[in-house]
Amino acid sequence: MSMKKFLTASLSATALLIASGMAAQAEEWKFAHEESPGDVQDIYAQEFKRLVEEKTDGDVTVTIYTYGQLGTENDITELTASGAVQFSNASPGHLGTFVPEIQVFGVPYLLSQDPEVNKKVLSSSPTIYEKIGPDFESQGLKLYTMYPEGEMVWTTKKPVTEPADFSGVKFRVMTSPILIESYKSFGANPTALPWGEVYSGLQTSVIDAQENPIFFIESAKFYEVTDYLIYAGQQEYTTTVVSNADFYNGLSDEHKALLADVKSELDDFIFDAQAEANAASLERIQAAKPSIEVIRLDEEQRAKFAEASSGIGDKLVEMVGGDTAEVLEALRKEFGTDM
Ligand code: 6CS
Repeated sequence: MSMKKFLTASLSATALLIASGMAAQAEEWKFAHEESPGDVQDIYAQEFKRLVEEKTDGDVTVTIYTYGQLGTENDITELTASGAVQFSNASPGHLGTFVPEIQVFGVPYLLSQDPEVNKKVLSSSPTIYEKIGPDFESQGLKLYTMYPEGEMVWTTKKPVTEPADFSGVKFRVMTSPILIESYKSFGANPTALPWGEVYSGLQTSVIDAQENPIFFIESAKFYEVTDYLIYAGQQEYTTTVVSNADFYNGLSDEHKALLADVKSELDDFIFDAQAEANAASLERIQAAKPSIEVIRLDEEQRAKFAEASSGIGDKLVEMVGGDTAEVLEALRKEFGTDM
């Protein structure tokens, strides 16, 4: 063989090897969430990873990033919109400056007191997926799913059983603007922060109170620096999982169908997982800090907070405009809270 033929043959062989190596390499989907390892969003992401990798026979690998590894809640939404990350949790509590209409989930007493109703609406509501979904697309995001993480419980340093008790209380809220309005209407003095600053804020009295589902109050240890756990029924913590819109639109039909299957399997899975996590956490918090006082507001007490915040829906309509009034009315019907 001449030197020229030898070189051509070995170059072709190398090209073939590179090409086959590339074909064998798994595609990577990055999934960032807003919580710590073992929390509800992490449980969801781990099961998503397991199912996607199993159903694609390893052609796709999912890499999970927990809170802080890629930044705060707002940072990971930006990374998803830019395509650096393919999937992330983007909770309505933090999403208001990106997708203003999703703040309907910050309107007090919108959701049902029946968790099964909430599960059904969040996983399949035409108002959420067909009316609010397009607003995600205009921000470069595709709304993949929505699920509940548990009732939001207030942790405070003094008892709060009526709006007047919130007077002078510096209450931390998530970063969506409507939450500031909601807590002002309850009589508190609200301040918006990413959750990474909440423990030290409570410890140093920069803030006096906050709200979160009980599993998160345990995991982030907020109960260590507060004295009361107050159930007022004002809100369920909800989250969305979003993907980058161009990434999603460019997927094969096979991968889109697979993602739809994974979503339906995970709707049931995560509903049960969050309920278990919340029940177990309350017991552990009480064992770890027996002095903590649990207050469950009765119907009459709750009605006072509902009354105080009854203008928040209109406030949101004024702030966001578009079809927000229609969306709010449709969701009230779906949740059965339109009476
Ligand atoms: O309070 C927060 O901001 C955080 N709470 C939960 C339950 N998940 C992530 C979110 O950022």
